[in-house]
Amino acid sequence: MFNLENLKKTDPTIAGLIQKEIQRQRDGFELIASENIASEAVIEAMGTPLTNKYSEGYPGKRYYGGNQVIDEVESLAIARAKELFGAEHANVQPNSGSQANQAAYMAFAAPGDTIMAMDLAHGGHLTHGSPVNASGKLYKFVHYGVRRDTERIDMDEVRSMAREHRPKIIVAGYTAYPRHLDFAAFRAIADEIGAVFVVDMAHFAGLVAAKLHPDPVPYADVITSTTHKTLRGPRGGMILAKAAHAKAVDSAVFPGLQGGPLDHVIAAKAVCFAEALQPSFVDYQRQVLANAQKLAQTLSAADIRPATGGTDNHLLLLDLSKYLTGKEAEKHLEDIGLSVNKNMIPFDPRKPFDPSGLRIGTPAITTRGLKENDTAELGRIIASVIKTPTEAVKEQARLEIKKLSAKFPLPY
Ligand code: DSN
Repeated sequence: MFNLENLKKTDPTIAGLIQKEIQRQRDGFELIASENIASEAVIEAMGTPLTNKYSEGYPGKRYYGGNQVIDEVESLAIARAKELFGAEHANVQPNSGSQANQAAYMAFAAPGDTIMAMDLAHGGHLTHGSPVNASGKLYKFVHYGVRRDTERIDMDEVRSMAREHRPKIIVAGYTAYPRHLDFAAFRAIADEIGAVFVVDMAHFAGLVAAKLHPDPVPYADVITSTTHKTLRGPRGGMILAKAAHAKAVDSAVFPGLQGGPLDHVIAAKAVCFAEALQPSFVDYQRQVLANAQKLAQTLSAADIRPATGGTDNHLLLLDLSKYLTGKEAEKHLEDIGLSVNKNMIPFDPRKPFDPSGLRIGTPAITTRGLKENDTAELGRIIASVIKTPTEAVKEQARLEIKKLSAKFPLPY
C-alpha cells in the first residue's frame, strides 16, 4: 500500500484519484498486451528526489555539477542492461519507446530518407512511419505487411520491397503481431542493400531477456525498447546497439532529441534490470507464454479466432467479425472489469476507431499470479461476453471477474 499521507494534505484531489486508480487495477484485470504491474521496488525508485537533478550528458561527461551519484545510478543501469541482453552498448535515457525510435532514425537517416517498417494496420506502430506521426512526416516510409492467407510477414515480400526501395533503415518490430520475427532473414536483407537493421522489441523485450524468444541482439545494429511492457519496469525507453553505433545513438538521444534525462526513472530501470536478471523472472516469462497459449486454446475452442491461428508470444489478436466490433467488445469487457484494446486485424474492412479485432495480452495477469487454469476460466468468461453480450451474461461475468481478481491481489 502506498503512503500518500503528504499528498493527501497537499492535493487531496490527486491523492483521491490515485487511490481510485489503484482500486480499479485491484478490482479487475489488465489484459492490454503492452501493460504490466511494476514491483513496489520499481515504483519506490521512481518516487524519489532523484527527480530534482539535471544531468544532461552521460556518466562522467555532464553539463551540470553534482552528478556523482547520478553517474553511479546511470552507469549501473547501463551495465545491467548490457548484462541482461548481452549487448555491446546501452543507452537508458530515452523517455519512451517513441523517443527511442526517433533517436534510432535520427542516428542513421536524414529527413527525406527512406525507411522500411511494418504497416501499422498489420501490427506495426505509430512511430514506424504513420503519416500522423513525426516519423512519417520526417522520413519517407515504405511498409511491408502480412500475407492475406497466412496473416504472417512474408520475408520474400520484405526482400523484394527492400530491393525496390533501398531503404536506409529496415525496422522489425510490432505492437500487434502474435508471431516470432525472422531476425536472421531481416539481417540478410539489410546486408544485401547496405541498410541499417533496427529491431523495436518494446513488446517482447521481457521474453528476450528470459531467453524464451528469438534473440535480436546478434542480428540488429540497434534495438529500441520500452521498459514497462513484458520487461515489467518503469514507464520509459532504452536503446541497445553494437559498439560501433554507440556514438551515433548517444548523440541522437542527447543532444539530438532530449534534454535532461529522468534520473528517477533511470534508477527504476536499473531496479527493473536487476529483477529481470533473477531466475524467477524466467519462470514469470515462461508463465506469460503458457497463459497466452491457454487463452488462445480456450478462445479458439469457443470459436473466437486468433489471427494466424494462435500465438508465439504474449499476445493474441482476435478476429471478432463473426460476433461484434472491436469497440463494442472493448466496452462490454470493460463493463465486467477487464481492460483490453480494440485493434485492427490484417486487411480489416473497418476503421481504426471501430475495427474488427481485439488485442489481448498476458503479461499483467501473469504478474498477478494467474496460471493456466485461471487463464482458461478468464478465457471462458471473455468468450461468453463476446458471444452473448446481454446484461444477464455480463452481470454473471462481472461477479466471476470480481471473485477471480480477489484471489490474485495486486502487490500494493
Ligand atoms: N501503446 C503501445 C501498445 O499498446 O502497444 C505501443 O506504444
